[in-house]
Amino acid sequence: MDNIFIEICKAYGLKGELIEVIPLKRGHINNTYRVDLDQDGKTKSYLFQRVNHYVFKKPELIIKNVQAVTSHVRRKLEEMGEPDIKRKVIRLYKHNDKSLYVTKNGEYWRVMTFVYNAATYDVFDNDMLRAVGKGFGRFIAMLSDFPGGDLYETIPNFHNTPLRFDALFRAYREDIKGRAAEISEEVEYLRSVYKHASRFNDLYNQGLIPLRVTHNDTKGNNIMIDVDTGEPLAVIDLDTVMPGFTMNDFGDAVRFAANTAVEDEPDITKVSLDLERYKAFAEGFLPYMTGKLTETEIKNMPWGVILMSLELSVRFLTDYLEGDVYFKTEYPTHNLVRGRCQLALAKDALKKLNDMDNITEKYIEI
Ligand code: GN1
Ligand code: MG
Repeated sequence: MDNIFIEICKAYGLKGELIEVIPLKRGHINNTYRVDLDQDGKTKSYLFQRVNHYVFKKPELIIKNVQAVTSHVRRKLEEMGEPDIKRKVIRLYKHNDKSLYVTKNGEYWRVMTFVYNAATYDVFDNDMLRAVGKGFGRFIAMLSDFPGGDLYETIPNFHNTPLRFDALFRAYREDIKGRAAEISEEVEYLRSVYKHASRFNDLYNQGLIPLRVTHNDTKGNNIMIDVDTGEPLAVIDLDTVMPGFTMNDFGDAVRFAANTAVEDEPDITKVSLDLERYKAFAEGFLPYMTGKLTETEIKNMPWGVILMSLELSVRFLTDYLEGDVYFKTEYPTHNLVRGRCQLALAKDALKKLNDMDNITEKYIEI
């Protein structure tokens, strides 16, 4: 394994002796490592990441997107006179003018700056959530003048919720792993809420909401937090930055961070939407949207929570039916457990639609 890291260090011309490689438990898709090098007696850390080629079919194109987005954000931070740019936006290292490195084994790797004195979290209190909201809000606001047409669609139809439902129903019919019977109740329920799945597509087709440049994977652990001050730093995991609906960014963040349980909680009686945490995230996020969104978008933020929870449930269950080929899993029923957990959350969020509406209105001026 170390050989690969040495090969990559050489390719990027990184100086120094390799001291240590630490795998970071970050995300369900790519493999991420902190690589420490001894450079003239000082330890310098880098972030190495192997890009999941099954999920991202054209790694060269995602890297172009990430390059363009990070350059744009860096320029904005410079204009704002931000003193700590290195920790507020990641940078991709280059070799021979390329950011992606293909190893001798045909693996796709990239090297990024390591954000010092920072961590990512999976569980949040209200203060942390406000910070997460600010971090994502600031990031999306900085992208509001980024030309979406310049971005490649790294995963086509990524948040096309009705298509995700269709894929589940198809996998259920085909049942290639013989697991369909286990989720018949869930599928029945999902058929009953299918009518909601195309809500955003319909609003878009009616010209009531626009596509904007969005992050599309606003899990709370996709933002670095300063370990001393709790301040939000760089937004990471930029592979799915593409045109999308702002409500999905809002909703996905709430789905992950305002759940009273973790994303893969097996005991669904512990799962619910914590409205205090919803409020904390909204407080951090929504002020950045002032003057940037339409009234229909703001009114639909709570629907983002419902639809993202449903969509994730559908995606996890589909992967379970297909034999766990997409998301990394830690045990055989992991995707089933995740799918049930997200479904329980969606059901609770549906019940709390009015409460979410009341909170959202308070934090934004159009
Ligand atoms: C994946 O890589 P990670 O863990 O940040 C997935 C997201 C899901 C998330 C669920 C490219 O994100 O869409 O919301 O898992 N990313 C991709 O935890 O599919
Ligand atoms: Mg991701």
